[in-house]
Amino acid sequence: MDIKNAKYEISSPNVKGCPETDVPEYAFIGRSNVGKSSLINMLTKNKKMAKTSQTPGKTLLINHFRMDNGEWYLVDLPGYGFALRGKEMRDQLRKMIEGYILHRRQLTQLFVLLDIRHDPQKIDMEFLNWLGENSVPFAIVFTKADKLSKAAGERNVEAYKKELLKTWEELPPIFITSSEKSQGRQELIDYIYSINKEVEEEKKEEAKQANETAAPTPNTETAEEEQ
Ligand SMILES: Nc1nc2c(ncn2[C@@H]2O[C@H](COP(=O)(O)OP(=O)(O)O)[C@@H](O)[C@H]2O)c(=O)[nH]1
Ligand SMILES: [Mg+2]
Repeated sequence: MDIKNAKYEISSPNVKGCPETDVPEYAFIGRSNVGKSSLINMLTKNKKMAKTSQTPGKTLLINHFRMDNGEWYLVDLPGYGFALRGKEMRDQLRKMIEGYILHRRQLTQLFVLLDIRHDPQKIDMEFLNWLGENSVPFAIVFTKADKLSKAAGERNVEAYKKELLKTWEELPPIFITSSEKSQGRQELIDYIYSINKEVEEEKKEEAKQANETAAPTPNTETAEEEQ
């Protein structure tokens, strides 16, 4: 499977401003510069889809991208750990991120991006633990794999896994990607489509059950027999 079409839709200052939809949404988060926008460009095969440079305006907004004629969405979230000047700005950004992650009903899976070149960072581990405390489903995406040798990359991924297993019983799904080389593209897309399928099936099942409980169809055969 592959993405049929992709289109930028809207940038919102908070969760209330996000588009009203009823389809699954996959959001990317991580420190600024980790490669969130590049990953969205790589997945959609459009270098201009998400802004990859540091345009402070856009990076402080929740950006929605409509996939496959609106069947699902990709979302580019602001980076955390931003060296923002002023407490007010930092608080506002935190509120926006928390508001989206905790209250966006459509959020189906969060992808937390980590730069494969770095050792486990405190701010990332804290963020992952916060997700755990709030039962937010997430997967980990290592970025910029082209910047290290395969062996060095694997070593760093192992170090992260070890760190994660200190607080987590199970590891989340882990993807190794390079937006430069399109590495990990098909794996991520397959993963998203498999979740979309599950969501679709759950919806069908719910509709079926709602139908059964809301409107029991009269059983005319028994009614006749009873007469
Ligand atoms: N070599 C390499 N550079 C990358 C990759 N992903 C992102 N970058 C670079 O890292 C910088 C930040 O990327 P960006 O997508 O804007 O990060 P964001 O702030 O998380 O959205 C840019 O200069 C990108 O070109 C990658 O997979 N490989
Ligand atoms: Mg960005």
